[in-house]
Amino acid sequence: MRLKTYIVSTMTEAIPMIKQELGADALILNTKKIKTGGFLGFFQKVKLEVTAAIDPIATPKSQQVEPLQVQPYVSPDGQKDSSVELINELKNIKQFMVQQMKEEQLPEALRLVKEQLTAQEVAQDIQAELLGKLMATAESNNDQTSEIVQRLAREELIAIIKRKMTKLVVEDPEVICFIGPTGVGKTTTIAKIAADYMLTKDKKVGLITADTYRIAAVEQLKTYGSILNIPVKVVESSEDLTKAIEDFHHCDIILMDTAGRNYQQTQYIEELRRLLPAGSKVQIHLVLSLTAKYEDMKKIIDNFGSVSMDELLLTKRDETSSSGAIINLIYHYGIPIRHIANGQNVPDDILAFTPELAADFIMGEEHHG
Ligand SMILES: Nc1nc2c(ncn2[C@@H]2O[C@H](COP(=O)(O)OP(=O)(O)OP(=O)(O)O)[C@@H](O)[C@H]2O)c(=O)[nH]1
Ligand SMILES: [Mg+2]
Repeated sequence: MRLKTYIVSTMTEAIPMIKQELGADALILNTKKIKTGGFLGFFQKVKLEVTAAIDPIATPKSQQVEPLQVQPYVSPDGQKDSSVELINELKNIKQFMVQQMKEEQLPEALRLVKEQLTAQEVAQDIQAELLGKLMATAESNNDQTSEIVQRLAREELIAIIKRKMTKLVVEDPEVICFIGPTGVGKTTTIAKIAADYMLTKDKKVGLITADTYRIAAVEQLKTYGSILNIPVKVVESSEDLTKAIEDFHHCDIILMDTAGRNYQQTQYIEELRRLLPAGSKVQIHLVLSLTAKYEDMKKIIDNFGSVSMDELLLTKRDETSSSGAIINLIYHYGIPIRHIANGQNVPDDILAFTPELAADFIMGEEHHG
């Protein structure tokens, strides 16, 4: 079904417009008066909002308007589907309308939310869903202040994150292999996490590094190892790795560092696949910096394809004022996140991920590690 909404003064005004744009077969799905003032007070006078639809198969392409995703609708003879479907349909119409609205047409409180989401680089599909939901809520309560709408937006962000994050992080894995692009903070973050396991959780930790690419890289991890009094093993092959994991059998958790690689090139994914023992308990945690472009992050994740990614770890939150990538990644990939790193200090600059934390970042509330 294709939908179009008309804002008119009278029904007589709407009919010829609908006929001209959607054709004589168009159906009128919904008409309602739009009140002035209150939350929807951006319309200066009392107007009529007419939503009309046409079956796209019978309509020439040039006359079609944007599609709506969910299908149930009120039939032309007035017979109604179940009320739940009708409510859903109306919600979808509202969501659709919001998508069609230009920024300056939105009610002030919603415009401010949209501005904030855009500044945070939250993806368009998430913005449309969120604003649509807020619009639907606003309908039932006309006198919402900007403050209330901001709070509702935060709650909706939390709900989206909870719904989209498929697996929630509950148990600690035995071996975590941290991978990611060059310089994102893998080694530093491993030191922070190792310190947390050891000092806060009182766990036995083993460190492994497969980063023999740069001489300084091994030293970097060994330095953290000696400060924390945690043993470090260097591995160069899959066999070395299997043996190192066996040698660390007394440890509660093994954290493994790898060389930073440009995973936009699949050869490095192959290299990683060869290194990690097949069918092992090694989890892969991809480390990405929030200072990176979202499109580049996507390219990396998409490249991994069949190599299963267990978790994402986001770093350098302190170096950027936009946090949209956090929710974009969750929304588009559903991969769990356990930590967000927010500074260079070991072990302090790391935060435990929660949907509330992410929502606060996006709505502009600061958190420090
Ligand atoms: N501002 C900020 N800097 C960070 C963060 N995490 C790491 N860094 C800094 O980023 C730089 C690179 O950190 P590393 O831990 O060496 O990064 P890496 O991913 O191991 O780098 P390669 O092994 O070379 O790929 C260092 O200067 C770190 O102090 C963070 O959350 N915020
Ligand atoms: Mg490193």
